[in-house]
Amino acid sequence: MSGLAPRSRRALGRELTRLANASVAESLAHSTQRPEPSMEPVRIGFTGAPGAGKSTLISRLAKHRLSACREKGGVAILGIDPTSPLSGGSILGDRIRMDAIANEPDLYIRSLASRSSHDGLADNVLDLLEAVEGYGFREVLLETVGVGQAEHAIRHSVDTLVMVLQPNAGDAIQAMKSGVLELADIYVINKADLPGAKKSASEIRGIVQRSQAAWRPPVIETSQKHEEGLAKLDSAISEHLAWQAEHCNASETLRRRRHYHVQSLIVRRVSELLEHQPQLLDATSLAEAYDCILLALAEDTQ
Ligand SMILES: Nc1nc2c(ncn2[C@@H]2O[C@H](COP(=O)(O)OP(=O)(O)O)[C@@H](O)[C@H]2O)c(=O)[nH]1
Ligand SMILES: [Mg+2]
Repeated sequence: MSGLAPRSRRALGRELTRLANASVAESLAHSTQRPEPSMEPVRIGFTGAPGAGKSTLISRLAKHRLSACREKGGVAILGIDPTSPLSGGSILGDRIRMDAIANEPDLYIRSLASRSSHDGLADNVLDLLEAVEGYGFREVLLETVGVGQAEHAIRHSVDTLVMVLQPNAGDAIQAMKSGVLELADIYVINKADLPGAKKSASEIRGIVQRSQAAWRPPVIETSQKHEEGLAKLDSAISEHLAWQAEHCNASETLRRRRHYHVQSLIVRRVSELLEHQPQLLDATSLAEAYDCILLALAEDTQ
């Protein structure tokens, strides 16, 4: 692909808007019409607290990834922004629009609100990823805000997960010590120009070194003021993808993804159902309410 034609860009934009707002029935109907991607696409997830510098980092990294992907189908960036931004983190699109890459023909950038989703991803994130891939993009960089369970949800959706931390991110380091955050494939201490970066990086290295996992996650310091860390991050992502291609079972990965996808559709469908039929909860016992809901789902013609 040498750039997505403007007409296709507009069509993809409309499709993403439709999917981000789709009901479960609409998502399912859409999934049967979608073309299969021609090549196995790659998904790289970035998570971390709002304001950690994810959007800034991704916009810079995209340039590196693009130089390797241009011939194979370009790079798309999907940003899932919280519906009610609580911190200083800016909307991905705004940040990147200021950047020189905004006019790259092989790059597609889109931000979407996370709507009702509780896991930090848009409700239909897997649909969104598949839609982008259906348009021939070789790599998708997915930005999401780390809010508790988000890391678990994103873990199922991407091939490589990068956790972006800031210097002195005390809470995150505490969480890692207790094993809550040991999900990422690569840890980044961003804003390495600020004091405390070296100390945070060595604390995280200490934790990561204790891991028994076959892949030992690298800990990389990055800063928007230096290119060196960015090049290291780019290589680490490529190394992890290559390692995974060699060591992981692709059908197992697809199965895990299907598991998460089906599960998230069912959870959403139950929410939709209870919104329209709240009386289902009026049963005399919890077990009865549960049975009533299962029955309603079984009879569900949407
Ligand atoms: N000092 C410093 N500030 C940075 C760096 N990268 C990003 N920032 C600032 O951090 C703030 C949040 O950045 P943003 O990319 O929107 O964070 P996100 O919410 O994680 O996507 C912005 O004001 C950026 O200018 C960095 O490497 N060093
Ligand atoms: Mg952001």
